[in-house]
Amino acid sequence: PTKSTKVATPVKAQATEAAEPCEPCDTLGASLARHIRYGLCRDEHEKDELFTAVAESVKEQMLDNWRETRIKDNQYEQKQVAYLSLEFLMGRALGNALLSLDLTDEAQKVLTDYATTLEDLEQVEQDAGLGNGGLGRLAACFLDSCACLDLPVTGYGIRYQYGMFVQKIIDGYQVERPDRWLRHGNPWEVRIANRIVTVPFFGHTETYVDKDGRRHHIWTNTQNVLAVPYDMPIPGFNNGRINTLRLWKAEANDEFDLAEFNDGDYAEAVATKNLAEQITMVLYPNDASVNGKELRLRQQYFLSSASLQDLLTRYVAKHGEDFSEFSSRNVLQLNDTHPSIAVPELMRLLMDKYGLGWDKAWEITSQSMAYTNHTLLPEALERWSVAMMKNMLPRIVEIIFEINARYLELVAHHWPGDIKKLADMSIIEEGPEQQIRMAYLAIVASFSVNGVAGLHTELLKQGLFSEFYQLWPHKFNNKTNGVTPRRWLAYCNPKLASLITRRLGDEWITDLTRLAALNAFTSDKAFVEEWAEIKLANKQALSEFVAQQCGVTFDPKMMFDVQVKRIHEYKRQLLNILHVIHLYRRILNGDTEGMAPRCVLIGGKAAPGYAMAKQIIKLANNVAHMVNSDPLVSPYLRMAFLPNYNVSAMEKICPGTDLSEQISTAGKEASGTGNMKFMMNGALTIGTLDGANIEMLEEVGKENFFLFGLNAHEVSQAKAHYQPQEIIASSPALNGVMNMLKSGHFNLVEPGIFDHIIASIVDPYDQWMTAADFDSYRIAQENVSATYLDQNKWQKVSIRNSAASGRFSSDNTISGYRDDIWMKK
Ligand code: B1H
Repeated sequence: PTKSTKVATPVKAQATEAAEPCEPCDTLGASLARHIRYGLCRDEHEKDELFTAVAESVKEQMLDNWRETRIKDNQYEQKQVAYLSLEFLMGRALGNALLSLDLTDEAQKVLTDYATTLEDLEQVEQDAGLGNGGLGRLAACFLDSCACLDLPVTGYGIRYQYGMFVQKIIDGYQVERPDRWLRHGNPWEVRIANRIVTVPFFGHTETYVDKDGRRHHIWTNTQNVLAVPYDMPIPGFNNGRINTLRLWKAEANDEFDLAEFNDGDYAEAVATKNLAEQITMVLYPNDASVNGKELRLRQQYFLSSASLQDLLTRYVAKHGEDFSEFSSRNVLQLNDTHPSIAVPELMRLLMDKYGLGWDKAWEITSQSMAYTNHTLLPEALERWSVAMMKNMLPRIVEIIFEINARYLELVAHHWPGDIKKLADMSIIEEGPEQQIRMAYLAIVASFSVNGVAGLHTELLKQGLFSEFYQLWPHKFNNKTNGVTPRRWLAYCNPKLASLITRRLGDEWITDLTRLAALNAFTSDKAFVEEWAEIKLANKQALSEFVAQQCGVTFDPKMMFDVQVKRIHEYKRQLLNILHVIHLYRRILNGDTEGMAPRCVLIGGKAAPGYAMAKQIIKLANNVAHMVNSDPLVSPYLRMAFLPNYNVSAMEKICPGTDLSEQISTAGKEASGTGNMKFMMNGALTIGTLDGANIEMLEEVGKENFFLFGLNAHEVSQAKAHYQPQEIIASSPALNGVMNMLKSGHFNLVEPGIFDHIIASIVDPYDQWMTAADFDSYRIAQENVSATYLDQNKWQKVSIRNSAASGRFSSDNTISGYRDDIWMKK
């Protein structure tokens, strides 16, 4: 069997209770003074050192409640949830922790003694950028809501040494730089050295039959890697609960090194150490596409195995090796298929380590796993080469094949004689190279399969997973995404939060549906005026940020029109840029009638290997350059590309945004979550009938939403006879834009660089149908302009948007997960 390190059973409380009871924790001020004097070990302190001392002090304020939460969850009978995710896009922690602990005012006061402001100090904190985009940020919002709802949920992830890359813009091009977020240490984390586990790789399998005739499987000669847990506190909102985000770091196993060393090959030994530690070195920067690299599979298995061993150790410490209660006490929520290798790994641990038979192990596994799908895009559906996996995880492949064989019997039973069904639904895809379809594995082994917005779940049931839906309709359910109102309103928009609290009380912070009461104030003149003044002040702050980051001057009196998200063709930043070119042409032609002056902001990272996305960034930068360098244009139009869009940038952007761009090709954006952050903060949305936009429109009413474009059904219908050339020929506006692009006006000194982009727009196979929606988008934008020029109306609609955003609190989403998935039965 796999060599397993001894895992200490939790030491009984009596051993840790000191003979002398310890003093209660210091006040924040005293704790800070102590950390500065005894923690930093330096005589002069730079800002980042002061930040470290402050963060250590704030963490100290959480330690008692953190400990009590652990003890309580260990004693009580409530089901424990493990949220398994390759990504947790946490952003900064200080401001959020202070808000949750109700210590913001105190921290502000204390810091006056140190000649700095809290606001200044917060900017020093590095973002924990352990995620790509929506999927990773959703995990972070969920952790916040779970703690707020007093749910015993632990996040399990990877402690990447390098998070999401830092994006620089050089000559208009994206350049990636490593994100060394741990350079100055991470004051929030606690290394838990006595919960280290060992994760096996490579080696081979053997079987033997024991004297009772039972067959045993041995995975042997493995290379073992240590998984070291680092815990981060997740504070609930003023409720005393502190949950845990447990991030695993890979370290070399010394025993293994020593063996090599004894053979005299010291350099080999050190190289092995590097190989092991590579596993958690860097986050893969692909959003909505897979890259199939071996190291990525190692990360997935590393996370899954370490987390399951952790759960099983905890279970055994309490219940012994009787696993009959495991699935009523534990649930594993798989954040997409990325951790879905946990399915065969749980089977392996139960059978090979704890000696359970197949049927028992399968019952436990399939009653514990729940799977969330986040995308329909074929390029994001994970498939792993059988050959690669056989080499790296031979025992796991055996188990997957056994799962498949048993499951295909069920399929054969359901569709007798249908050979094609078997091939179509098999977990193993046949072909020149056998592949494992991870989504199918996840569905087969899960008791719940959910999509992340109404339309998305319907498309899963009717399209991508329709056969599974026929087989197991009861497994499928929808959980529309949400975002946490603590970070995305209370914290990031203190002025608006204060106005809302003065009128409604502060219950909205934990019950966002209360914002509906704002509708009563749309004809209260003083309120509407204050609402508008706050937006203006937030725009002032945002314009300072844009000036500093982009060197472009945004005038707060102009409309702030913003699209920030990962750069992807399906999200159609290109459509937005085409519209900017259209406005630019109109201004040059003196046609400014009815045009509201606007500042267009685009930001987002492109996957480093995604050439088209990188060209779109270059185009945005070049168009911005031309627009901004003409003084006749700037009273009407300005444009900037914001480098290095991340969580802390969004905290400054969403409070100061007037217009939110949610313009994906219908049917492609599973949900979207940026759309919800903007709505909460009173932005109006221009958008397609895609993802959660549909539900946002439902809540706010179509008179308060700028809808345009084909719907998902029309997109799939139009595909067969799509003729973008004809569309362009019959649209003077689009034709003008295309001619200007083709003329080289935006790339005078770099001829030809936009040829691919131009070709993609006129391509009849353009999946994203940019040309098809252009005129509809342009007209909706004219409607936006007209509304903006009627400021009284705009402000009312703004209030209505905020008022209607209650349903998109992640508290609401998590209540759904709790009631329908986690605590069901
Ligand atoms: C989403 C991803 C994703 N969907 C592969 N899929 C990745 C796929 O590293 N990878 O290999 C990383 C991420 N991310 C997003 O999830 C959807 O596009 C959004 O529409 C959705 O709002 C978000 C959260 O559900």
